[in-house]
Amino acid sequence: MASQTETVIGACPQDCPDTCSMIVSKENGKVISVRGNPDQPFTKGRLCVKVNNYQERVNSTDRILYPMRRTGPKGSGLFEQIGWNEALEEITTRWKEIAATSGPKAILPYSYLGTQGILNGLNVGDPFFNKLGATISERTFCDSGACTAYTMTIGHTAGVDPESFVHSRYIVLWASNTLTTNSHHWPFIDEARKRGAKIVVIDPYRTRTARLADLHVPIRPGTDGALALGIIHILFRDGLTDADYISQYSIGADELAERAAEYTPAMVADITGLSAELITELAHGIATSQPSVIRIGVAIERQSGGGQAVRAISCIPALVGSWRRPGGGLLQLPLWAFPVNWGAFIRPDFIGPEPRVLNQWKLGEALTDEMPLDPPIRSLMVYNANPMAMAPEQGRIAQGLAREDLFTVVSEHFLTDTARYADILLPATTQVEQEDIMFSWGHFYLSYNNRAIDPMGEAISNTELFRRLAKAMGFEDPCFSRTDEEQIAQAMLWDAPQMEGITVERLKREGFARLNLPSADEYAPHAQGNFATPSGKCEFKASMAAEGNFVLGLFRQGYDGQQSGEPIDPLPHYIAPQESRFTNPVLAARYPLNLITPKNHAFLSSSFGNLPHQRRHAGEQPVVMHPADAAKYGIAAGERVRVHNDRGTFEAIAQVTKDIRQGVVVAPAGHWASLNSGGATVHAVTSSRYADMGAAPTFSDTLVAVERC
Ligand SMILES: Nc1nc2c(c(=O)[nH]1)N[C@H]1C(S)=C(S)[C@@H](COP(=O)(O)OP(=O)(O)OC[C@H]3O[C@@H](n4cnc5c(=O)[nH]c(N)nc54)[C@H](O)[C@@H]3O)O[C@H]1N2
Ligand SMILES: Nc1nc2c(c(=O)[nH]1)N[C@H]1C(S)=C(S)[C@@H](COP(=O)(O)OP(=O)(O)OC[C@H]3O[C@@H](n4cnc5c(=O)[nH]c(N)nc54)[C@H](O)[C@@H]3O)O[C@H]1N2
Ligand code: SF4
Ligand SMILES: [Mo]
Repeated sequence: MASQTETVIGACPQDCPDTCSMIVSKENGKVISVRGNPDQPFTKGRLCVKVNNYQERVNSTDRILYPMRRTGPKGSGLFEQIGWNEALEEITTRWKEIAATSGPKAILPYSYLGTQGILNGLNVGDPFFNKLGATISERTFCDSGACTAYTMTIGHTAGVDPESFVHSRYIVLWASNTLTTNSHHWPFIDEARKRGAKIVVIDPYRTRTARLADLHVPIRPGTDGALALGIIHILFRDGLTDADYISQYSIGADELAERAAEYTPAMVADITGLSAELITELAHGIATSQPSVIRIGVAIERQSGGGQAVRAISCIPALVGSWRRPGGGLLQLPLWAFPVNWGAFIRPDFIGPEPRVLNQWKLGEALTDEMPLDPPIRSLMVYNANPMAMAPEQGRIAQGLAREDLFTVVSEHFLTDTARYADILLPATTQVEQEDIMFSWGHFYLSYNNRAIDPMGEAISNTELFRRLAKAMGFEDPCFSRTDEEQIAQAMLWDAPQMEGITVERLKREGFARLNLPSADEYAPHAQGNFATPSGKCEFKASMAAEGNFVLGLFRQGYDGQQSGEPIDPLPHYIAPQESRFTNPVLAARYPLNLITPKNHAFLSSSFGNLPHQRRHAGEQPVVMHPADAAKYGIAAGERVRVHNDRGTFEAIAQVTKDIRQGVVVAPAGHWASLNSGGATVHAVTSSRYADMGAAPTFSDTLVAVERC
């Protein structure tokens, strides 16, 4: 009998702004291919190099398909298969014992966005760990610093509709490698160019996106705040501001002008390594080619002054009145357009009276003697994340994970660098084996993922995992036994005006639906102010700064207390990198090169870093350097080198090109330590210091030396 191919509408699960609608084909209960859904107006029937062979991820013989117990030394990767009951019994017996003897705070969850589904993603374990009384993990992996800065200036609003970029006349991609990290946005940018727009990319590296731009601004890393203030200086100096917009819809313009007066083009040129003419050209372009729009990437926040840089950039559109028209303004995180029923998924009401909060960037310190904790962390549960590959101070994390007295549970698809250290390893389903509903942080479409096949082996979804754990712990609140169907029914605030006309039935059938907002041809959210700040205006001088530094509750299991509250200057200003030859010449004498570690074209963070198709595309871990630097350190193109500083070392293959500024080296993140020559990755050399806002990381604020192996 001929086998029959059936198709199911799904959605890509990855932590990517594009959230593609995906058509899954299956035969005899097995996924045979995936393709983009041509009906989705934003993602338009194309999947990227990471996901267009997703069936190979699903069907990979390397999948973890059964619960396992470690049999060899930690990190060895030796495990034996056990049953689910045995696994759950062992985990909950250990946790009950730890809670009884050390208190539940000795247990630490660690997770992020392995999948982005509202059910299985960011908050899936929060109700469980909040109820358990475990240490609260502060997950400031991505955009937390930018969110703090944006919220202080503009508020929780979606910003410009990415589709309305077609109406822009001047598009600034500021630290965004759009063709790699947000590739479905590019056709809208390209369409604007066909209609006469100019495209500018601000990036120390001439990326594939920068190569297609009309103007590439090769800024020195970590100096974006100075550039933004230099632009603001020129806007005021040359009378390029929109006085009417400013007077109606902003506060603090005079103070901002006074602050920006300090940032003369000559001084900014000196800091940023750009010419005063280029800075002036940029300021005039943004002001006079209306509507102009700025798309900020996440890379800006990964610097000591990343928060204040985003503050300064966020002021620019209101200063020149570009919010007045569709396609003008700023795009940061359109996620806020989605009326997700977060409370039902996070359950902050379960948090006990005096919780303990621990930031995930500090994992290495928290697991070793570096950070004395009372009680110390005795158990770690990792799901939806791979800290050994994506978090700083890799050497210290490895040292912590190797502790014999640490009980580690990992839920995964594959034996990642982190999973190797698990005591108990649990099998997780992939997107085609689970049901979910998805927001997006790159467009205004809500997506639905229909389950295509039954779970493989004994894999279970994250929702099922926490149902089983809660039952085994004896948690009785009804929220712990909610089915996936019940959770989908609670996922959204279905009565919100943006949801008009959108039902679960429609989503299941069509796979996606645009939020009920004005069309991209009409959407100008701040044409008449309507900023979501305390004053309702764009706050150049931020009133929220009085309360000090904060992290959004969403990133902290819903917990709003115990914020750092460190003072924040209410006016934007420039904070220099801590590791640069200008601020730390002693360190720079030993480690003269500034390392940045952007996203890998073929991987999604570290996901796909083990799969053959994507590995072939990515090649061996590279480090990109300028010919003058290569010559100075006697390095030839293609040679194996050591990249190192006092924190550690990783190996890479030197790529020599003028596409990178002199003094800066680029090593894309996402390779696996266990698959890299030398057994380490870029995070061997990064630090866990925070940036100025939102406990964002500073891993692009790193000095290294490069030498031949
Ligand atoms: N292919 C692919 N796509 C992805 C991801 C992935 O891993 N791979 N990850 C997804 C996730 S989680 C995220 S958060 C987004 C991130 O998307 P992006 O923000 O675009 O990501 P990055 O590649 O980290 O940084 C973008 C660019 O900023 C530049 N840059 C670095 N430091 C500085 C600086 O100080 N100033 C300026 N102006 N530029 C700087 C880098 O050279 C890089 O080209 O991408 C998502 N999409
Ligand atoms: N040097 C450097 N470091 C970075 C960045 C950078 O640009 N450079 N980017 C930062 C940013 S923006 C981000 S967002 C973080 C990302 O860091 P992480 O969130 O740690 O991202 P991944 O490496 O993709 O790890 C996700 C893991 O979840 C697993 N997974 C996928 N789906 C499921 C599921 O349904 N259930 C379970 N249990 N597991 C699943 C995947 O197999 C994968 O191993 O990294 C940050 N770190
Ligand atoms: S990773 Fe991003 S671009 Fe690639 S298929 Fe998924 S949503 Fe689309
Ligand atoms: Mo991210």
